[in-house]
Amino acid sequence: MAKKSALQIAREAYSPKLPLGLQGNVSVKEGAPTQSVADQEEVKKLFPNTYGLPIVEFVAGEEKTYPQMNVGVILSGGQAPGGHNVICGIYDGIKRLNPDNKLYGFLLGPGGLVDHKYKELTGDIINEYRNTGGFDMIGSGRTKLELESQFESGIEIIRKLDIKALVIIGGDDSNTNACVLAEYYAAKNYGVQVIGCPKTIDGDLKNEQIETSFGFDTACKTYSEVIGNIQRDANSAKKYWHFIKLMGRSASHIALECALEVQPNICLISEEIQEKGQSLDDIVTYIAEAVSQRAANGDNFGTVLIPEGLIEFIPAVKRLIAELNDVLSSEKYLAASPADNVAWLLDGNLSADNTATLASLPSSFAAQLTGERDPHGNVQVSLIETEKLLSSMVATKLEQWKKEGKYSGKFSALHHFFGYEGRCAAPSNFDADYCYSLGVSASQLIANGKTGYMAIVKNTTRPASEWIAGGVPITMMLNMEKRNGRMKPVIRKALVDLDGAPFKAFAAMRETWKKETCYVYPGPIQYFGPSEVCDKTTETLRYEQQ
Ligand code: FBP
Repeated sequence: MAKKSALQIAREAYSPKLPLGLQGNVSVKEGAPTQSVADQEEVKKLFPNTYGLPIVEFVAGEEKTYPQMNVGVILSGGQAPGGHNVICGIYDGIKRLNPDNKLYGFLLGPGGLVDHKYKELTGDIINEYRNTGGFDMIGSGRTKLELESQFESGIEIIRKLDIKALVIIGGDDSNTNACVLAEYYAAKNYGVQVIGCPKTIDGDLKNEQIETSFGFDTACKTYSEVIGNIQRDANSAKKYWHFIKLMGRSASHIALECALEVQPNICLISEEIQEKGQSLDDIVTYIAEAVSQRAANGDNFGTVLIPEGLIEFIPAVKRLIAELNDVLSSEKYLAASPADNVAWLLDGNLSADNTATLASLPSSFAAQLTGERDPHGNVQVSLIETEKLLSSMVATKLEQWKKEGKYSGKFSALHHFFGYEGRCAAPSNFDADYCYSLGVSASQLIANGKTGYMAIVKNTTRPASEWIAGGVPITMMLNMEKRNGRMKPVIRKALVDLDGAPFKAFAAMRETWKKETCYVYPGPIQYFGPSEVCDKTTETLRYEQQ
């Protein structure tokens, strides 16, 4: 048996807190019929069997008996702390309904359903994973469940295992696909329910109905702890500028939350940069000015938080990437097969604007941008080391200013990327409780015959006993968007709202943080101790729900 840490052993004994409505016998309170957030006619046409269903809430109810049933569960996409507790919640939830119920886990993501790879999740397995991070109980994967052939392959194993319902734990795309699958099985009368569950550390699966996606809380607390430690080091040695890139494929929620937690000198928000139409040079100048201003006060140190998706939100770079994707897959380029891509592109093979943008980039980054492409022929922006790109451009600008007599400080930069460190951390109390509640809610949605629903828990800034658990029809969150050249129904991705309270709170304080040293040191996630420390939610949620 694998050796366990003292904390792991102690956390096994933790009983996640549940909303009152899920603590005993449960009954369902149904609301009015719903509509999709936009494009109602198109969405309704595409989802005739699952459109317009009511939101449901679970409240204390009478004791009931439930027939035996089997349930399947899938983890989809990137890891997020608390995934195991969702599965534990489903397991405990269905066992409470009927001890003969069984839970099957499909292995390594949605591909496990298509390829019929699964295992029964027995009590012994479940107990090994209570309150642990990671997705290793059954593994995860990024296979997209979107083809009829996959749905049909899935139904074979579903029938073989006599599964009544499938729970798909994933992000916006996976839940969109869960909705499509629910509709398909309903239209075919296969008698199989499909339930979704909101996961992603990126925090971009949220809306009127979903207060937060699970994993965001733990991941941000993990990053904030380390950034806080770095800030204390910076403030002690007073000689380094730390450029810290933070995960979050597209939206800047993680960077914003960490900024609200640690009060860095600078935090870039991609959505704001896009809205202001800023150039790379604008961003570099902004950072260099802060470095110079702090140097004038004798502070040759600082921290800069950079969201992972930044590069794609800078309008000029976005335009450059779009043209590069076309040009680097063109026959002209393939025929030329140049030894030096950048030189070839700059030699009249790009539009004037994009030639200027490419020429302005440091050569190593121009090479990264024009080099390796993904299997679809797109530039791999995630491989671009934005933190190094920015610091080297800031260094060049400061050198220039030094020559012009405008700056006389010292600039020494260090680089960090925090992403994978936080995705499998042991869930905070919030994520442990939230995920377990989502799992129990999913079991209730199944028991009550729902399909095409996502399990939800609301009122999450209140103590867990006051949380409100239920389900929301996924069609309610859909709108039509262009994907790969075709209009498709999708759950709208939530980017940072520049009119929202979290961004406004940050914007109101950032000038002070930039000039002065206002660092906050959040320390590690706490599991034992006062509730105001151990059960604290994110600043994002606090501001949003205020
Ligand atoms: P999900 O959207 O699937 O939750 O994944 C989020 C994420 O962690 C992003 O923050 C990151 O850009 C990406 O996954 C990394 O993907 P991979 O695990 O394939 O390296």
